[in-house]
Amino acid sequence: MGLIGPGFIAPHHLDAVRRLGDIDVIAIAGSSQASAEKKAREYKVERAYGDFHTLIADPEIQVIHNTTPNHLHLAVNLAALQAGKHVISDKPLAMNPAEGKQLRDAAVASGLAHVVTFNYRGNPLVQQAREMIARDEAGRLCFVHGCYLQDYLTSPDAYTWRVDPSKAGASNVLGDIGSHWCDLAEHVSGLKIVAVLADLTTVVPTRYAAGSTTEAFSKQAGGERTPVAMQSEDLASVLVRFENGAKGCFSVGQTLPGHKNDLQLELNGSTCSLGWKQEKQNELWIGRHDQPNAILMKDPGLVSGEALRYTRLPGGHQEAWADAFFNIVHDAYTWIREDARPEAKSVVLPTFEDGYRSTCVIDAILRSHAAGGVWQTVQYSPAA
Ligand code: SOE
Repeated sequence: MGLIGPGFIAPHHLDAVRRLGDIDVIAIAGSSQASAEKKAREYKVERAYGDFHTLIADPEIQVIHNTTPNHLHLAVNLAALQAGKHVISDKPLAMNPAEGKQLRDAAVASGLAHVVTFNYRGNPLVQQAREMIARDEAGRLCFVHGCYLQDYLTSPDAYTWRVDPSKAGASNVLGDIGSHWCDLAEHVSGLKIVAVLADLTTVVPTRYAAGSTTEAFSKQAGGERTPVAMQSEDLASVLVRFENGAKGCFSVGQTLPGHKNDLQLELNGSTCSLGWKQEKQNELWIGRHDQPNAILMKDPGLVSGEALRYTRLPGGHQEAWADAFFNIVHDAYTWIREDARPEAKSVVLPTFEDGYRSTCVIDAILRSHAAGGVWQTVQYSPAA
């Protein structure tokens, strides 16, 4: 395995792969030889490349993890597929639907494994909710709603490549964490978002880049503060319509003090409601109108199917963010070991198809806002 783009999420990819126990982590590629060597020393990886093409060409590397900034996703993912390497790419898959479709088409044609890390699918109780809905235990869904709120961009001194459209694309918060929320809402409900109505805001209009680091959640060292006018959104409220007529709404923001990684999803059906909060990920709220509400605690004795497969500890032994992330990486390598045969892929595992679809939903949201706040349909072309 080789990793390209050693930023905030990189060590979590390395930890998950090393936890598999039989995959060699042999190379890191960075934006320069010096930075790659620094990160390789830090993460105890033997080879360091200052150019991602050289890493991809390394004949001993079979799987590429792409954790570069969004603007490099197309080039890195495409080069890896063309070199015959399986690809695990951070989200969002691409900067826009055109890039997303190009990557989806290339991945499907390649016969290789192609995964996008919509890692919140890896939570056992997210899977329990999905399976309860698939078994019609929630009844007909009428409303799917929630939010994904953070505060790491509250200060104008917080600067990351994600607020630079040349690195992140036209969207900041929607592409970054709105993509997670929309993927999870579609995955758990089993319903596709078909239309959106958006209201986007830039809460912090000017940020100050100190030039020291632009990793997410990182604190910039002191130094010359350069004012940068913001062009993308850091707050969004969106109405959504699903294919079965169900309605929905979500808000995403990253300047909201006190919210750290506050992803919430609730689905209301005719029989019961299901609610899950990432910051309390070992609990699933079950709401009922004709009997007491319940809290299902993560416990292998109380869950089934994919939820049981994703549960690695007894009840009360809290499973956490890294465990959910590992579940997705574990499924990715199970697929790879099966030579990426389509039938060998777990139904839970998010692929470039899901990544492309996500770019289409985000694009419709941006179009809705740009048009002054009018409904826009999601333009998406399923694989042939
Ligand atoms: C920053 O918003 C971030 O690191 C996202 O990029 C990740 O996808 C999310 O899981 C946590 O927050």
